[in-house]
This record gives sequence, structure tokens and C-alpha cells, in this order.
Amino acid sequence: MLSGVIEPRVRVEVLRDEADDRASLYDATFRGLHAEVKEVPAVWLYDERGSGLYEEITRLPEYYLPRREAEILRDRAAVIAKRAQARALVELGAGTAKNSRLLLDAIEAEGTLERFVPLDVSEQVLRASAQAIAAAYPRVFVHAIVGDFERHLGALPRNGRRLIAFLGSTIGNLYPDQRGRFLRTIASMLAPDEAFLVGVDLVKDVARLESAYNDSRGVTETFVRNVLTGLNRELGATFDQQRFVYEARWDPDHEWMDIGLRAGQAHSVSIPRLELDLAFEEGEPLRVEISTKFRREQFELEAARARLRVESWWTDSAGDFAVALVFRHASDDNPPRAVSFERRRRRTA
Ligand code: AVI
Repeated sequence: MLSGVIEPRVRVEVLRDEADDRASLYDATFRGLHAEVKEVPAVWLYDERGSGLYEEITRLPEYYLPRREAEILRDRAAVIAKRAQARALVELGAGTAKNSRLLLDAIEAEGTLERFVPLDVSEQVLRASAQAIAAAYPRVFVHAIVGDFERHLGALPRNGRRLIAFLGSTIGNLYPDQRGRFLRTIASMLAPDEAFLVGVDLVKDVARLESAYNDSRGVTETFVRNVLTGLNRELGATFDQQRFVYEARWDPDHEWMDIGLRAGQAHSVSIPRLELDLAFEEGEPLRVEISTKFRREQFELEAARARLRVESWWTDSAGDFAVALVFRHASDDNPPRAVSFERRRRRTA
């Protein structure tokens, strides 16, 4: 574990181990390319260039998600801050932490804010945003954690009541089983008075959903194609961009956007560092990510299965996006003490 102090109020803790991460990414890539629908882990999207492209996506007119979420947070941040009484705002997958500022402002105004704990896989993005937040909030200590929200939640600092935020509908990029595991981990790490705040994109008109991922400037396509560039660079692969077309389409059965590339013709690709020769049929898809869209009842059910309770559910004025304030299930706060069979028998006798 590496630690570094850049300026007195910023601490950057690196939980990722590069060699370990690379080994597990290569392993997941190998497995994904052998799945029924060939797939590349979405982590490949977020190299330095990809992170910049994603920032650009968040400003696209078609990509409504961050603006809708900001509208909700502007309206509700004060209520959230009052309810959460948080000394620390923890943000999972923080990136440039744009919408977190709305929460930081409100928690600061509530008078409880001491620390901001952003967690992100990208060290570079995190260091820059940690510095920017420290400069903008002179009374706040920033403890940035370079890590993965699926693996490093257990390492989050616990000194003082936390509000744990997972914004931007990033939860929608997890498959249902991963999401279940993630929510169960959140439930297990929340203290009874701590809150989890999650932003989710909602099911809506298909044309609007598809245009959010098929923007007219082609930024999302470049973002997704950048994965092939990364695979060629890092694994010595021979993916040829010309042989693939970009595709982002609504899958009504799973209620997710299916995002990736499709082989225009039958051909093979070699990936020497994975010792793999891969045959693509004409029209065969290569998935890069899914982006699930939610319905309230479904989300509440998933939360309940993970022993979480949705206390508030706010949407923007257009009903496009929702922010949910979630707590551990009340009945888990004081689990009933096991009464032995012998004592029960005596009591009922
Ligand atoms: C990060 N995540 C919430 C984005 C999404 O909408 O699923 C990633 C993205 N992919 C293409 N555009 C945006």
C-alpha cells in the first residue's frame, strides 16, 4: 500500500497493485473473449485518453445523465445533508467529482463536513480532482483512495459518520449479479446511522436512450473504439478498427443499453499476450459495456434483497433520472439475540 501527501490537506492512498491488477485484467479479458457473447471488460475504457473522452461525453447535449442528476442534487442536497449528518463524504468512482461539489456545499452548510474521500481507479484523475477540491474547500481534508469500488470498499476509512455516494448511474454498468454483490457489501459496511446515496438512470423512451449513446459528434464511438487501441497497445493485439462498426442499442429484455462493436466481416484477430487467436463471424458482436436503466420498484427490490432500505427517491422534473437515499435495513440494526431451544422451552412451558 502506497501513501503520498501532496499538500497538507490532501492524502492519496494507493490500494491498487499494478502488477496484480494487470494480471486480473488480462485474466478477465481472456474469459470475456471466451464468453457466449464476446466481451472486453469495461475497465479498458478508462485509460488516460478514455477518461478524457468520458469527460467530454458528460458535456454532450444528448448525454442528459449528469445534468439531470445535478438538477436533483441542487434541489435535494440540503435535505440529504440534514438527514445524513455526515462528517465524511465518500464518493465511489469519483472521477472529476463534479456533482459531488453540490453535496460538499450542502454538507459544509450543514456544518458537519470534515473530510472528502474520493475513490477512483484512475490515479491521475483522482490526484487532479483531490487537489481541486482541497483548493475549493479550505476547511476540508481530502483523503483520496486509488482503488476499485468492487474490491476496496472494506478499506474505506471509518472515523466518523459517512455519507457514501455512488453517482452518475455507474451502478448501471454492473451486471445484476455484480450489482447484488456490490449492494450486499455496501449493506455490510454501513453503520446503522450511515447513508448510501446512489444515482440511477431510468427506463425511458428508446430513441432518447439510444441517442445518448449515439451522439452526433461520435464522441461515444471514439470512447468505445479506444478500447481496441488499448488492447493493441497493451496486449500486442491486431484489432483493425475498419473491420468493426460501432453499435449501442437498447436491449428490452434486460433493460440495458448494449454497447460495443460488431464485426463487419468474418476475420480473425490475434492477441499474443493472451496467447489467443480469435475468430469473428460476420456480424458478430464484441460487447464493451452494458448500461442498465432502472425502475423504482425493481431497484427497491434489489436493495431489499441486499438488506438495504430506500428511504427517499427523488427524480428530476422530466423523470429521466433518480437519486435514492438508502440505509441499512432497520431490522438489522439490533439483530434479535438467538434464544436457545432450551430457554425457549422453559419460557413457553
Ligand atoms: C460511467 N457510466 C455511467 C456511463 C454510462 O452511461 O453507462 C459510461 C458511458 N458509456 C458511454 N457513454 C457513457
